[in-house]
Amino acid sequence: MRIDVVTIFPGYLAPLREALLGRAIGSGLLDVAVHDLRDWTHDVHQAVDDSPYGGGPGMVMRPQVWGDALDAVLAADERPARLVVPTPAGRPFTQADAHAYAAEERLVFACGRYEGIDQRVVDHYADALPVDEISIGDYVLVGGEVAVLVVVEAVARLLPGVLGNPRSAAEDSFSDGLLEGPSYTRPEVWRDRPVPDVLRSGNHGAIARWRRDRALERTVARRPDLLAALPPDALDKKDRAL
Ligand code: 6GU
Repeated sequence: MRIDVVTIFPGYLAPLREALLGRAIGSGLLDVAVHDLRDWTHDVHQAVDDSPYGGGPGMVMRPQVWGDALDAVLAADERPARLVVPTPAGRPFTQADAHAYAAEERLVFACGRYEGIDQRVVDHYADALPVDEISIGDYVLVGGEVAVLVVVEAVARLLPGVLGNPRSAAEDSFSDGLLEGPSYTRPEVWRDRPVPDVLRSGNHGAIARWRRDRALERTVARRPDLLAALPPDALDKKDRAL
């Protein structure tokens, strides 16, 4: 998969080269290029923003600079791309989106700062390729860069070969619509707290049942919205005993 990021703070994306993602890049599963938006500015001040039409606080990122940057970045590779624009005004990015993005050949991220990017940029590119304005949660960040780190990590771990054990992705929180329950490792007792007996029982049926119950319990307590969104057949008779 090819990933391009356009930003006025290329250094913010340095963590993409670390750890799991760095290994995915090193092994050729992921190809990441970070571009400085200011390379496409037209004036000596390298201005990327201007005051908003209609008034109001903050600055809006100029469409000409973004247009030149995205034209160049999109043209530099022939693979079909999806353009992703992180914004607190976007639709929520979910695990389902992460799976859909993992099936794409190419993602191009446009990181806005200030009050956002002139809307005509999104509208223009949406005529030619799939464009998503996405949010990573109900809070406001100063720019899209950290959201890109979040989205790229969520996507990259789903690419075949990136995780050591593919079951990690198959069995994590959200894969069955529930939060994952608690996990334990050695020692058997730590600060007077024992590992739940059932996990050491060797009874795989009982362990699966216990894990399912803990997942349901946790989802009821922390994310009742997820439970309400499950398809009607997602819970069976034994689950309903909760
Ligand atoms: Cl994607 N961008 C910004 N600037 N703030 C956010 C966000 C994105 N998602 C939540 N807050």
